[in-house]
Amino acid sequence: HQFTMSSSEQTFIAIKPDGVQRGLIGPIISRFESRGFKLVAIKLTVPTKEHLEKHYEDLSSKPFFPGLIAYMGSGPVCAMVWEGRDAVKTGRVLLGATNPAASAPGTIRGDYAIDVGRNVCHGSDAVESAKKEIALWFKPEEVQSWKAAQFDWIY
Ligand code: RTP
Repeated sequence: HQFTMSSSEQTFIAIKPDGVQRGLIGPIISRFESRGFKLVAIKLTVPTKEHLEKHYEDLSSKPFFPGLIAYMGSGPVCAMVWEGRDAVKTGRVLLGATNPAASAPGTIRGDYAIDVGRNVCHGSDAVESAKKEIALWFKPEEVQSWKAAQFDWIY
């Protein structure tokens, strides 16, 4: 069976300050790795207000926007780029619904979160936003290109 990489893509995934503080970097990375995605960029950073206002510019009119920006800037965020087949869509499935009250057990939010304002992780919602977010959080040279030796079912 010939394996096709045509739908391989990249997504931006971030572990929010609550996830970092609760020691959830390991379990979250583990879920992406074991699903078959490839980590191509990672850093811990405390994002500035300006950076977060850009990242969340689509939400600037929402009542929760100031609180969201304060929360996201309250400590280190673990910013990552994950690559693989349908990485954007499947990444969102791994995270679970935005509101943990609706996210299924077995998803990251369904297993680790209970409050929409402290929902542990972020994932790009479309290929276009993934491209924008990756460019906002990483320099091109910080995103690595590498091949998982031998196993062509790990992207
Ligand atoms: P994310 O960007 O973090 O992956 O979340 P999302 O696309 O699933 O959800 P979005 O509607 O874009 O909301 C972004 C983040 O804002 C916070 N939020 N708080 N207090 C509230 O009612 C409320 N609603 C949203 C959440 O942290 C959400 O992830």
